Order: sequence, then C-alpha cells, then structure tokens
Amino acid sequence: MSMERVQRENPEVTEGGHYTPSDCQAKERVAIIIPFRHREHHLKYWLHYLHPILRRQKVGYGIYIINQFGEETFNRAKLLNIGFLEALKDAEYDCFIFSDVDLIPMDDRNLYHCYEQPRHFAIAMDKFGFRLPYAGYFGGVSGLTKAQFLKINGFPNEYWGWGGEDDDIYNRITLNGMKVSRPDIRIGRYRMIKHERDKHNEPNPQRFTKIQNTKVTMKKDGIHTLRYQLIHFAKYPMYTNITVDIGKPP
Ligand code: UD2
Ligand code: MN
Repeated sequence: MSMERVQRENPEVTEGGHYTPSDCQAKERVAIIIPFRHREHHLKYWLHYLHPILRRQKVGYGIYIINQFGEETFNRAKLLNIGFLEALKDAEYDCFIFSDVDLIPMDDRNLYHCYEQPRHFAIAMDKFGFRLPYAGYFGGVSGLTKAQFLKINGFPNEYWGWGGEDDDIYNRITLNGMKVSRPDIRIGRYRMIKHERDKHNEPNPQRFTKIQNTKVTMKKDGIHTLRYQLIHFAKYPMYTNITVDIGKPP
C-alpha cells in the first residue's frame, strides 16, 4: 500500500482528510480520531479501507491522527481527549468516533455516526473469535456525541501504557446514567491488522485497581484537566496530523 495510491483512489477527499457527500445533506459532522505513534504502515491500510466505506455510508467527516511526540509511555485515552479538543478547533463537529489505527470494519452496515447512547462499534473481532470478549468491553472503536462526551468529563488522562482505559470509559458512561449501544453481532465485525505489542506501551500494572475507582477519579481527571503541548499541526491530503507532547507518567 502507498499513500499515493490512497490519494489516487479517493479524489473526492479534500485536504486534511475531509469529505462531504455531494448528493445529500449529511445528518451530522463526524470527527474520526485515531491515537497514533509509529504505525505508518497500518495508517495507509486504514485510510485505504475506511475512506471508501465512509463515503458509501454518506458520512460527512474529517480524519484526525493524534500522534504522540517522543518515546515516553504511550497514553491512548489522553490522545483521544486531545483529538476531541483539536477537532473542535478545526471545524464544528457533533459526533466523535475514536478508532484504533489497526481496526477495519467488515460490514458497510456498521454505520459510523452517533447514536442516542454512546456507541461501541467494534464488538466482534477476529482476534476474539468474532464475539464480545466480556459484557463491559468498550475497546477498539467507539463513538460519542459532543454532549455525551462532555457529560462523562471526557476520557481519563492518567492511564499510561496498555490497558484499562477502555474499561474506565465504560464505567464513566454507566456511572453517568447512560447505556452503551451496539450493532447486531453479525454487523459489528472487524479485522485487526496483525501486530506485536509496541515498545513503550507495556501493560499498565495499575489498571486493575484504577478501574475500581472511576467513580471518584472521573470528576477530577478528564477533559477539564487536560494539559498538553501542541508540537505540529499539518493537513495532508488524506488526513490531518496533530503531533502533541503529553508528558510522562508521574
Ligand atoms: C486493545 C483495544 C484498544 C485499547 C488497547 C488497550 C482492541 C481491538 N483494541 O488494543 O482499543 O483499549 O487494547 O490500551 O481490543 N498505538 C500506536 N502506537 C503505539 C501504541 C498504540 O499507534 O505505539 C495506537 C494504535 O492506534 C493502536 C491503539 O493505540 O491500534 C491500541 O494499541 P494496540 O493496538 O497495541 O492494542 P490492542 O490491539 O491490544
Ligand atoms: Mn491493535
């Protein structure tokens, strides 16, 4: 796969990775936020598959790659929080879809827009035998309206390394009186591009105790207390790249 090919095959996508259907009025504007570092190869495939799918679904959207600067421990949820704020600075979005860079939906009927309740899209993954691994699973690809996101104070900033942040987000949703909505199990199917665990994203040993305390931590840790430094903002033909320094674990 090459970026040139993706560009050639998606001439309707405008600079920064934006698309608006030409033959209808899209119901909402969707920002797609991807946490990222050193996954250039996956990104090409993700763009290759997703641009045509989203176009067929007639979604009005923009693609935002939130790239963690430096080599400190990776922090997926904090990058997603940054994506929410930065996308809103760029355009008026009503809906935010947070996706791993390696997840490709297999069914066009899994519609990338927002729902009455926070949405979990990636419910049947090849690596889990196309089944939901556990009832409270919220990893991979999820979507919240601006109001739903603000209601839960965004995502936690304090999960460094692999794991737990998705369960914390699930807790925030249920503790705030909302319910996760999901597609039919036959429709929410995904393939994950095979990969090894990245460097500097080791499993977070604190994750088991942290997810027990969401009720307390969600009030003081979230979108309202987000701190980061913008290093670089650039619009490329197929996506917008935002490189950020998010610091390191305490
Ligand atoms: C699972 C979840 C994911 C998240 C993670 C725990 C699935 C399919 N996904 O993913 O949503 O909850 O567990 O944190 O079950 N990334 C980079 N560079 C890095 C590290 C991570 O770009 O060095 C990004 C990338 O978008 C990647 C995502 O973070 O897809 C999640 O990391 P992963 O793919 O290594 O973790 P995985 O597959 O276990
Ligand atoms: Mn993965």
